[in-house]
Amino acid sequence: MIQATEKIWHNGKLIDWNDARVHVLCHALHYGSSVFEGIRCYETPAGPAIFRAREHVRRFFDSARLYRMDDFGFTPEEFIDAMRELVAANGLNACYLRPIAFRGYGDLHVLPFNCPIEVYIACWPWGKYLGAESLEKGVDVCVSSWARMAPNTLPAMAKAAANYMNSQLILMEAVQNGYAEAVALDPAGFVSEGSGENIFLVRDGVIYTPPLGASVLPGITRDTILQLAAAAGCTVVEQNIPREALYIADELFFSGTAAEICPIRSVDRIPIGSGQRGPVTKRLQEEFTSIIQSGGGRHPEWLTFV
Ligand code: PPE
Repeated sequence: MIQATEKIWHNGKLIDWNDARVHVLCHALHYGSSVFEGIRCYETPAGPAIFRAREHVRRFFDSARLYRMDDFGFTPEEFIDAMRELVAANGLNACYLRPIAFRGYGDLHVLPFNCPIEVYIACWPWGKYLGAESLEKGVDVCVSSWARMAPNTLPAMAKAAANYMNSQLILMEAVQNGYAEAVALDPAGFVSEGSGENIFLVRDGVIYTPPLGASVLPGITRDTILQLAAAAGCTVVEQNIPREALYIADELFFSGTAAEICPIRSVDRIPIGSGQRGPVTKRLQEEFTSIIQSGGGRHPEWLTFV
């Protein structure tokens, strides 16, 4: 259950949590016309800090542009200020932020141009995504029988609500079959990503992740890992990954704002490597944590203080 907070930001104003409502004939409800973000604000010694706010807001504007919805009337900088204002107003030290822009109440027609664009930001406390022990013990996953969207169908680079119908098919099947999550393949049969995470593979010390052309969301955590791994002197390769490479990997892990860096300990009941969190995964988790705990460390630009 969502833990309610006091305020939600709507088109430039703070409103009460319970007043953030939509009409049942709102366009987005019928046609999936919404784009959103998921951002973590972490507690640091210097106060609450929003992780990679600029990159998330940029992706938000990009997603909106792909659906001709980016005429918001405010700039990315103003939007970042709105997030800071909201976290402060709710008095939270750590939380998850959920900006969303959607086509509201107007016409009920596939052509959306007569519907107003509504922008909201909500935030609330959110714990570990794939279970409390997952970051240490890892999760058991399967390969999904559902594929990710083909590139010329729904754009994977947009974080659009409609894409999460595909994610829901993937996740419902996995969970009902006893797995924590699934890895979906792209339409060509190469590894794509989880229902809500990017995926990384380690073999012989080299780190691999699918390229953006493999129907993946351009994850901000994915980018964080690519940068941290390169700085640590690891070889990182963005290339197509055949399904079978999953089973013979030394390590596999998911990355995402909600999931953070989460080890995968088995795929289709086949243990990965030793069946436990591997050293590369652990090291990247430690680097990630140390950046937050040190209030930015070598990457002060990654934290926006509230
Ligand atoms: N792929 C998908 C499909 C995805 O939804 C996410 C984030 C990622 C990759 C990782 O992206 P990033 O968070 O920028 O590193 N999934 C968000 C939504 C989770 C949800 O349950 O809703 C998230 O992690 O916030």
